[in-house]
Amino acid sequence: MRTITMLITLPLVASANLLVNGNFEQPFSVGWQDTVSDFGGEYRIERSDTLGQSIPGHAARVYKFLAEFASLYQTVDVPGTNLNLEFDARFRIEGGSSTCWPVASLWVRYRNAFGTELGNTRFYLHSPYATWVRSDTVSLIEITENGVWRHYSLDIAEELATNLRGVDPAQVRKVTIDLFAYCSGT
Ligand SMILES: [Ca+2]
Repeated sequence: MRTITMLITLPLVASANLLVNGNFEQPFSVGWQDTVSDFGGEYRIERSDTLGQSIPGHAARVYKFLAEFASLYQTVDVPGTNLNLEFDARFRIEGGSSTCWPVASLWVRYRNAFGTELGNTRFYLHSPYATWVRSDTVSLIEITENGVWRHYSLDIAEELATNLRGVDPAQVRKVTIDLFAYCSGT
């Protein structure tokens, strides 16, 4: 029922880094926003030196205990979908039941020029009770190692072509990176 997402995000790369303060070396007020839905338990969104990562410097931590979620996110304008997302992350969850299942996740939300979400990719470490499902607008990338720092990358053009057939790449004008710690119940 505890869900924790931790990461240092490296660039969302086109020809230049698109994320502002994507390495969290500056305070969250530079580039990042947060949203919390708190029906119980507690949450934390914090920035600290190393957090166990092998690369020196600050990382972000998003934590939620019980329902519903804590989210740290940034939306950027993109010149197209020929983009690579690179990041280091440690996903961690504890506990879980059919009525209270945790997920530690990072979402890539694809938006049109007006900001409307067209679909998303979710890297997620989940309780076996989790009910998230794939569709032509939802791609699930399963994380299987609990509490281990790893490097991740995503070729966004390929991801849209392969796993998100319901998202028209030509409509994608904004991308949101969302560190999303979730629990289904209390
Ligand atoms: Ca950093």
